[in-house]
Amino acid sequence: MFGTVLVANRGEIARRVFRACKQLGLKTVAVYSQADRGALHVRDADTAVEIGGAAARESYLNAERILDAARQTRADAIHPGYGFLSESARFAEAVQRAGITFIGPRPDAIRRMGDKIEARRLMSSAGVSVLPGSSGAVADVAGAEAIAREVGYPVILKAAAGGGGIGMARVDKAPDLAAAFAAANRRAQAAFGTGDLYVERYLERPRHVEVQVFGDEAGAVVHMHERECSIQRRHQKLVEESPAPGLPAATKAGLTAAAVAGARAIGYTNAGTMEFLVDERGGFYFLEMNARLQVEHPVTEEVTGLDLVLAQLHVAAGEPLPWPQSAIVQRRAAIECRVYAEDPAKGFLPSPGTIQTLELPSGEGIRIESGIEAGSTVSVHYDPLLFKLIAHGATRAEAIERLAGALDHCVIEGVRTTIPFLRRVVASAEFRQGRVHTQMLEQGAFNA
Ligand code: MV4
Repeated sequence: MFGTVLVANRGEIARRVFRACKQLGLKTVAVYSQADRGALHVRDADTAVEIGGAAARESYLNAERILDAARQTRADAIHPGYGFLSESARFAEAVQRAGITFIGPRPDAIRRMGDKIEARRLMSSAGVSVLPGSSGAVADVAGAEAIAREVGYPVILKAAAGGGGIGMARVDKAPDLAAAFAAANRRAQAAFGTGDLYVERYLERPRHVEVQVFGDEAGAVVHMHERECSIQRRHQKLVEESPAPGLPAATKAGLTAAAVAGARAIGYTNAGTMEFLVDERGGFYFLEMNARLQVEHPVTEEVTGLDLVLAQLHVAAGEPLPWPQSAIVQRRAAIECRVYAEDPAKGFLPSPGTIQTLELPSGEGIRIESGIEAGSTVSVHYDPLLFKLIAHGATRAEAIERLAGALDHCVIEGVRTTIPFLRRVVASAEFRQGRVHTQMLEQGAFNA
């Protein structure tokens, strides 16, 4: 096992990783931007290094500065958290070249999953079902038209370098294709430096269900069951839970088997997530793989009683997976709400500022993962996640009851938060019945 872990991140996830490090007796190093001098994650660590300006580009996205901080503090491992450099194959490679362990998948796995066309092709050849569509990038409008005719409208154009919804365009009929292709191509070029697009049959009102996977260096791969993440706004998840309510047993079995087969096919190591779309009939289709620890990993931890971050540390140190598949059981139900400094009454407008008052709930079945305290400032420079509220129970009904109570006991003054919206979700008949899909917010399901 390494001795000193640097976390190349901030906020709740940096704190979460430090907690696991401390459990193993490892020394911890924080990095922080000028805007984060007073941040909690800085105080949590044994050592902290300022790495640059408030803008992420100057600090949390600055690989050179982070590597300098690692060398300076003799860190022998780096955990990237999520976001920032977590899915940069180049960063993972640079970390390795510096003789430091990257706590995550190998660079080649990150690179292959980052190319959505390559990921689709790989999963398809591993026997994982994908939506009908192009086998590679479509060269031009005529190429896209030919595929669309074959699979039938509506179709969706997606950026090869995309993911998370950037550079996507739905096309309902042939006459709209040329304009949509040009727009998606231009946006992909601007966002990713490559305009490559592929085409898929568009699935209406799908559910988003993902499977947590874990691999070790000896080639063992396990799944840790599914998470339902359909309640999203502009590709930002707001509520996640496990088990996925109402998921047919055959779909569940198919999803987890596909996720394991897919991860095995690429020799995946460490924590990863396979995302799928699920249709009304229980059919499922591979979407993309996230080659990192995800924001919503605590849901899986509460359901299984296992610690994913500890496992990441062990596996990155070359140890075998700490549990066989048979020991990974969905024992409970868990739901996570993401509380953002955003105003749901104003179209989720970011609400930066200083937290004046902060009272967070606690009690049986309640877990908080927070990066803030009273006096913290919420900067415009970063994702405005304040904390995650995770409730678990023996049943989904019990988890919902605890979650509703906990949401009512949050007091936050100084910034607007998504709590009023989350209360409406948790109170809604659709949510309580487990009838969720990805288009609910657009359809106004939880409007005040
Ligand atoms: C789709 C789709 C419908 N059909 N692909 C959005 C993010 C990116 N990862 C893929 N996404 C979608 N791909 C086909 N063929 C609908 C979405 C989609 C979506 C997916 C998951 C969660 C929320 C979503 C919201 C809008 C659209």
